[in-house]
Amino acid sequence: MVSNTVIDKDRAYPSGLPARGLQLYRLISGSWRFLIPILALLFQAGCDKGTSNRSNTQSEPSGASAQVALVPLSNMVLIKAGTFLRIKYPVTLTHDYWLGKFEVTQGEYIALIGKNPSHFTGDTNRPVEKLTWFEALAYCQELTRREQQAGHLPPGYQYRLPSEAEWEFACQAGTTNLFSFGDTATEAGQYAWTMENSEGATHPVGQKRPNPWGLYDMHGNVWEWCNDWFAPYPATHLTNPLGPATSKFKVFRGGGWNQAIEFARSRNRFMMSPSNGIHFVGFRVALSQVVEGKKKK
Ligand SMILES: [Ca+2]
Repeated sequence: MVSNTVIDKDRAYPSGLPARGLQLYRLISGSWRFLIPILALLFQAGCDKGTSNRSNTQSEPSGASAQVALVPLSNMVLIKAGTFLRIKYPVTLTHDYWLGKFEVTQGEYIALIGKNPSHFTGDTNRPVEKLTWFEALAYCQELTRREQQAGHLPPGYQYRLPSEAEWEFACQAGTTNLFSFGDTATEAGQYAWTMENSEGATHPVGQKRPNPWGLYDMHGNVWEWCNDWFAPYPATHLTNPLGPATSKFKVFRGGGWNQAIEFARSRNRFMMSPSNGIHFVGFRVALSQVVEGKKKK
């Protein structure tokens, strides 16, 4: 509606210009000595008004933060709420969320944090690795801060590590097979960098085929930190599980360049101290609205 108004105004403006221009010409040519100071004052007033309007416009985003529109990073995939089967118990996620299409690259990490902890350097499109769970978390927090400042995140939205259930749901991508591409490892080379084809190193993200939901390297390349502390799964139907309140180890998933394809199965999980950084574990980011009320209970 706003653009229509502007277009109508623009269309009206040229048709009125000749008449107004003629009147102005007559006035100036007839009494220019008196009009010049007045025109100068009007010009000044117009400039002041314009400056004031620009200032008001610039102050609006912070004053009207509730109207900030969500602009996820361009490499995020929207994952719709749903249910998947974990061994024999269903897990239900009641919220939509975004998940990175790729593992976080060294280039992205350097741009935001200013350093590179990775072992396999030489190509900044390789996934960042050898970083602790705390460093992965810090990246998500810094990304949230940057995107909030850019006006891309409405209040309550934040970048974070995916929960283990969110990661697993997205890895399966609606399939019930051992891998998102089937049950046998014969096709794995098209989808995953693992010990069989990695030549002992990570590879630039996104070179293999994506899973059915458009996510790359969910099987292989680097294992990926999840947000959850590790514990055996509860033997029951779970809704929005976040893992235990605390434990010794954090979960990472998906297999990597360093191990056989069997370790890259959708349901496989591994764990490590959050203070350890190792050259086969990286991460990808999730994005969603944080339900503060739930956290306080
Ligand atoms: Ca991976």
